[in-house]
Amino acid sequence: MVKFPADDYVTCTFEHGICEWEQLHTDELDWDLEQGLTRTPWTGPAYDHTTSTNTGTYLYMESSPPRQEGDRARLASPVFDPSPQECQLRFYYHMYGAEIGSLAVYTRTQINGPLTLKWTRIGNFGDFYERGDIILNMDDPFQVIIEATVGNGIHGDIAIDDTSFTPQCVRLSENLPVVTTQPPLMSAPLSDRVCLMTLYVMTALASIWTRDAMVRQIVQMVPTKSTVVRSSILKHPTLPLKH
Ligand SMILES: [Ca+2]
Ligand SMILES: [Ca+2]
Repeated sequence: MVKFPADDYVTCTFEHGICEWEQLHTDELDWDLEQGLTRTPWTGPAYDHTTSTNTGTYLYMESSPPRQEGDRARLASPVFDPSPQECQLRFYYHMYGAEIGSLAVYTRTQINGPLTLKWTRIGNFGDFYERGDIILNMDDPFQVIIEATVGNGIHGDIAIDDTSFTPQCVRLSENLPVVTTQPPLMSAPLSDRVCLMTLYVMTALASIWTRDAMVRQIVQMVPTKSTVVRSSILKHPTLPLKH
């Protein structure tokens, strides 16, 4: 195992690609490199943070169709070792638009393992770059995941630029251990939630149907003179016969 000396910032300006960030596949979308305006007016930046010009490059998540509300784009960092000193991720984010979803930073200690939420922003922050500082106090080797989520419309482009890890962050040359059975995601997409709700309803209906069938069977086994018992079970008292 090789530990890199903690003598400098690990930075990415996105001017020549995404550096050592990795596009994950446990999501619906990928992040895109872009310069100048995004394709949709009234959302996204007009320039990057590094150069403040429309020829500088930033990384962003496009929110226009066919992308849907709840779709996510995830980036994973290199692996870092727990540090005796405070390790921080710093970056600039741009969340401008009436239908901005959310931006979140997680850590994970296993590939396909659970994600731990460290930082999040939700909604419109205006046409500006804001700075995020996230403290990464961890007990095991870890990666950082940056996740953008599509909001409820086309005005939901989210951009980031100039990511850096402070010199106290100690990089490792090894990958994280892999868990083979993937746990449920932190935030299931809407389609998954609808499927899950449908399953719950069907299970509940099946349960009610089974119970009623059992009650009917019990009632049939009870002697006919036990009208009172039958009435109380069925909750539909037999109307008295007219004479
Ligand atoms: Ca992806
Ligand atoms: Ca840049």
